[in-house]
Amino acid sequence: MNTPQPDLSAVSAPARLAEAAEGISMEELALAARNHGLPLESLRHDLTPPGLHYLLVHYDIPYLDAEGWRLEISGEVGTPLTLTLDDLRSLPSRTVRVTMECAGNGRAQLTPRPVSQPWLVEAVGTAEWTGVPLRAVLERAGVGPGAVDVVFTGADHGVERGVEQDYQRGLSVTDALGEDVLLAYAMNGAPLPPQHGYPVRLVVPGWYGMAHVKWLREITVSATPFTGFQNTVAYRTRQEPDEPGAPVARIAPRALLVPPGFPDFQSRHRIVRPGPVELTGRAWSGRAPLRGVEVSTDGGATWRPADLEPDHGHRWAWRRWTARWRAEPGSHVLAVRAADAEGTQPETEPWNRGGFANNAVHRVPVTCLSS
Ligand SMILES: Nc1nc2c(c(=O)[nH]1)N[C@H]1C(S)=C(S)[C@@H](COP(=O)(O)O)O[C@H]1N2
Ligand SMILES: [Mo]
Repeated sequence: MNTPQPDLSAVSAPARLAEAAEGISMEELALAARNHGLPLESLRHDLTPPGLHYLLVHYDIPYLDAEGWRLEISGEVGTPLTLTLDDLRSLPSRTVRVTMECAGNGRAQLTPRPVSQPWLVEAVGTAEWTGVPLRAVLERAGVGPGAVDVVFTGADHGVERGVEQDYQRGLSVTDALGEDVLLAYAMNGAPLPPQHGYPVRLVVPGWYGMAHVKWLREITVSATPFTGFQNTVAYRTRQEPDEPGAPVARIAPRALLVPPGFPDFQSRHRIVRPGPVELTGRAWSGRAPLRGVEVSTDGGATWRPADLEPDHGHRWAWRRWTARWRAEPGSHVLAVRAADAEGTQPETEPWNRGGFANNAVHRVPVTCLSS
């Protein structure tokens, strides 16, 4: 007999779209206060200091100690494994510089707005992750011939749209065996901070954030496709609520601008003085190599190429771009867009019900003073 499932519908809201004139609610504000973005001036750092890296936590940050932590590897494997943190640290390590972006970045700019973590454009950061290639651990366990998916389970637990769950994501065996996929225990050379997955998280370079499972406690190799909530219900692009939709996977191209000049406190509107202004920012794509970055100082009417730095061997990390602008008194709208081998960022937001992968061009209104 099936155990009766508790009714969580009274405490767990279904996905919905905001009404036309509906502002951000207290509940969305509570999410935004926990899950902070990258202050855009921090785009100047090649590596984001951990406290400035964006943060997204679906449930609570689990309170874990490294001593008691174990990683279980089981399912369709020849030899199930139980690893301690010391076991992992004794294996050959690899360090990979990765730009991570939340799939919901840009969500709050959509009309209608999907009600969820209300990101503008700042859900991004770049870190150097050190750990053991997942492939090495899976090879030790011996992946069986019938394996199709690898399922990663975090130590955090919650309820989402009425479904009680551990945070869990599946990856195909092919994607899981990628050479830069890591079981990471260090961020920028130090142990992971609690909020970023201490003691060990998965890092899947090039993929939107949801794939990088934090507080990892279990890896299960599965002979059947994974049908858990975060793969089949949550992270899908859909126009209609009842269609299966397409899975959210690799990061679409995006460029961001360090807002120039200085801000007004309350509105954050930018102010510059007349004369030469250095424009700079970062651009990245997880799905294909970048082709170039363009800037506009007239709201997107005309574009010119920016100087794009090489990737310096970091194929999964953002690249710095710069451009010169001679500011003249008045109102201006600066804009920047990146192109990769598959295409250029769109002018308007690509809409879907979850608010995923909105990579519309970044625009920054600026007032230039008369002196
Ligand atoms: N266990 C667990 N892993 C998780 C999450 C989570 O809530 N629980 N959030 C995911 C999402 S949606 C994102 S965008 C990234 C954010 O990683 P960061 O907080 O280190 O920037 O972690 C992913 N991994
Ligand atoms: Mo995310």
